Amino acid sequence: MEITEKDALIVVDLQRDFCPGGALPVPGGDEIVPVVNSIIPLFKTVVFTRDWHPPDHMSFSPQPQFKDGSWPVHCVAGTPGAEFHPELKIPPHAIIINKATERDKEAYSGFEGTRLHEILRGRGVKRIFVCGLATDYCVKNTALDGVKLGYEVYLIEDASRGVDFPPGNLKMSLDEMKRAGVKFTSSGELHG
Ligand code: VGL
Ligand code: ZN
Repeated sequence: MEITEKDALIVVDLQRDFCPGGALPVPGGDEIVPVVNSIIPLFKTVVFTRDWHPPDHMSFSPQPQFKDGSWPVHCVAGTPGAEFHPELKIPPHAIIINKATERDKEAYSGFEGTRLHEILRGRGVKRIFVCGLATDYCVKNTALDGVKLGYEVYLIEDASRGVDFPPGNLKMSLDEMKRAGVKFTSSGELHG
């Protein structure tokens, strides 16, 4: 598939806390870093979202269930856990989107409560290529919102990883995206 000027890459939450060793690790989360790095140069518009919570965010639980909005403390704004993965090659023209920044609101989607749609519309973006962490939470919700907002949406499967908890959640999420009209691709299919 040929990538053009009207395409945007959206890298969701590729942050330390979502990688092995972090507060809320996604299995194999760090394995996608070289894959993401390899496709960044194909895109004129590159967006990195980050989970950017206040220290008392509503999703933080002392007994986290790792589902249903009950998580350990993670991605507190300005802390090392909220930093992007150190090997991620963020270009100077990248657009950084902070999300879930308010204590009383959860926001899994990069579009929720942010200016992302305005920014993409302003650039004439028609297709978005979504990847990152976690496939069954923030990646899924970003992709579904993208469809609702009228974008042609592709999930880059090998540049994403899921939590898959409870087991089966990843497969369910992929099915949900498919039904909603999200298309699936992989890094090797993309070229300039
Ligand atoms: C995420 C759980 C809690 C994600 C963010 O980025 O997928 N998951 N906060
Ligand atoms: Zn979060």
